[in-house]
Amino acid sequence: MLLRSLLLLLILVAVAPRCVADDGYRLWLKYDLVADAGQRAQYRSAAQFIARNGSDAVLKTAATELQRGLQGLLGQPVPLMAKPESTKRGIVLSIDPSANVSGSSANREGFRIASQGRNILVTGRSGAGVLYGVFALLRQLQTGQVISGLNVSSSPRIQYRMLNHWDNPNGTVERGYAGSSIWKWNELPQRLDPRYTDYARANASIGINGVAINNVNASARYLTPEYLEKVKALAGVLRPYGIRVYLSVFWAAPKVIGGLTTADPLDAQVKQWWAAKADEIYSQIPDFGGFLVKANSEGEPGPQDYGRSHAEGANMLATALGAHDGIVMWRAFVYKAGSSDRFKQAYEEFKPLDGQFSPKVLVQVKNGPIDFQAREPFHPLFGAMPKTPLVLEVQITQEYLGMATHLVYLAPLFKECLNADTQTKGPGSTVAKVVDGSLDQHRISGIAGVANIGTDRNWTGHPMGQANWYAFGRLAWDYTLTSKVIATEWTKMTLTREPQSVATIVDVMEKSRDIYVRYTTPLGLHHIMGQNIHYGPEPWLAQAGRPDWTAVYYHKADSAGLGFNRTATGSNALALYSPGVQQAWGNAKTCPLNYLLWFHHVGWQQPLPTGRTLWNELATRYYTGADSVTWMQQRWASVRPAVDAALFADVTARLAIQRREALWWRDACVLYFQTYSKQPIPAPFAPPARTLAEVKTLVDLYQLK
Ligand code: GCW
Repeated sequence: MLLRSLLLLLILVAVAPRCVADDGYRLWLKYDLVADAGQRAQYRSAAQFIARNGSDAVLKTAATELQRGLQGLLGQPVPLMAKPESTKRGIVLSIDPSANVSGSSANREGFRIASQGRNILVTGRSGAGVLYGVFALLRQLQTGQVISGLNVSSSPRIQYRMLNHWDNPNGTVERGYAGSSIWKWNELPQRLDPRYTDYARANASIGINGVAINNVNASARYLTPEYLEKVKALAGVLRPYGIRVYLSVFWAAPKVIGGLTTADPLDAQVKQWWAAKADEIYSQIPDFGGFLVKANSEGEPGPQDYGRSHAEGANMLATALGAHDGIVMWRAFVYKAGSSDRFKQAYEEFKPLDGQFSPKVLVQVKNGPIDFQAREPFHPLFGAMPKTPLVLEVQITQEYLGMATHLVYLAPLFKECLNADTQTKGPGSTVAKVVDGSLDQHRISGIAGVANIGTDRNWTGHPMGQANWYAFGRLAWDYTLTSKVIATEWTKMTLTREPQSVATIVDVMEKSRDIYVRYTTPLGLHHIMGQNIHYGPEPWLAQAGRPDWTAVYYHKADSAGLGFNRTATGSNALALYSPGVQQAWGNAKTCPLNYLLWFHHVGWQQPLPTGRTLWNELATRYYTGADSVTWMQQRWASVRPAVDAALFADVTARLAIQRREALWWRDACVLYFQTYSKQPIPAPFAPPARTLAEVKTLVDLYQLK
């Protein structure tokens, strides 16, 4: 009797997690039991033991992760052995620095997964390589692939694959929409929230190997001994996952916490202060990654305060790092007040410095020239600084893309930039090749994503936002992966394996970014969003702290037409690109419509290649974009039987808000631009039921100010 009750209890415990709502905490590392019994049996027979050759800390993590994953997927424990068992089939993990993996021979993070005899060998060039190999193997199981006869190798195309947290000491996150910062400074270093480990696991599973843990609008506090102890504790959690910690630094720290009277990079005491600080950090955190710097940008102090250049500032920090194995990532996100066109500012400041940066410095450039808009042309600095390794910075958090409310899958945006052809060394000089260092033979390379992570139980607020974190990591590892492949992997691991639903969800994800662009900023409109919080439409915004914080600065609507003339007859920002790009974008008649209003002021009645006038095309895109959200809702409704009920309801509700807000964007923009075009809303669309004055009040109604 007792046995029977125990058995019953066991069965209940085993099935219970499936009845409980999925709170999203486990991300794509769910490791639920493989449902197909035949497949499960195959996996079980191939994974009867795990053998670990060595005691490297990251190798140990790899073995633990594999055990954990297999336990869930196979529904039974898999023993960890010191060496392979000759009579059984299993998985053997080992480090071989000269392992034959694809990619550059200098690469320490590659792995190979190969069937050999009875076993599957996962061999990495380092412990981290094995860890990445283990996650790749688990992914095969999670997505239902065959694991017999495997012979695959992979290595990252980009060396520094970073998350940038814009987290503040007080727990807030700049542009964070998923709760507070996951770092609990008040508890550190004594208490290590288990979430830190889960965070490390998630990052390692997608190949992220560095995190800048604090906001680039940095507090000097992080460099105090008190905080360094806390940072050290975090580094201790991340290290076994192959992840290094970096700090964003406040340029004027030598003054604020160092008691100096200057932060001039050429001042001997300042140099000395930073060198001592670097030594202090490395004495605590021997594998510290380095510094990330926002200087002379949006009010942050910097070397220019002392008449010094960005290169002089960055090089001083590089020198301070001395022989330590660290780097400086110096951001190029600068725009001085009063510049003729903000588009050109970073280029004008940084291009002349090419060749002046020390070998430890990488210049970090946002994907586009303005600021993480829903669509931007690639930043003209890509290809223009061949002597400097450039880090591509993209934003995973959806500052301008509907925060945690709108479903926008970002892989297509990231890839659009990576695939863009700068043509600076002939056709095929893509941004990706600039960034991975191959175009100009750089020894170091990097990519950074501004994190969308917070204390929300599901990490990212919008459940689908997890896909953007995932996609960033996967593309940082291998930018040749298609956004569809990535979406499919993520969906199968996170939401459902039911084929029709997977196809539906992936289709919605793939189209979502273009849909967002259509109902917010079609045809190359940009920066017409709500002031400060960067949410909702505010194309009428004409007064702000500075002209380039308004909307009218960017769309330049007037009775003649719409768009920013950046050709030779305008700001001539177009001239910053190579001749081939200038040719592709320079003529309003042939410029791709996605970039049209980025570069041209186009007449309202100008016919476009679509056969419609500019005005009619604009209105059409706003209407069809907003209607496409209804399509997204319908598609999502169809996957109900295949996904977790709570998650289904959450996404359904967010889509309803997205639809409401798409209409808000549509009505605001067509009604406002109509005051200039003086044209009717084209058939078959019905004019908005509300007036412009009514729409303008919505910003207050939603309490978005
Ligand atoms: O996109 C803008 C944001 C700021 C941010 C800045 C930057 C961290 O609105 O919040 O500051 O970019 O990238 O430095």
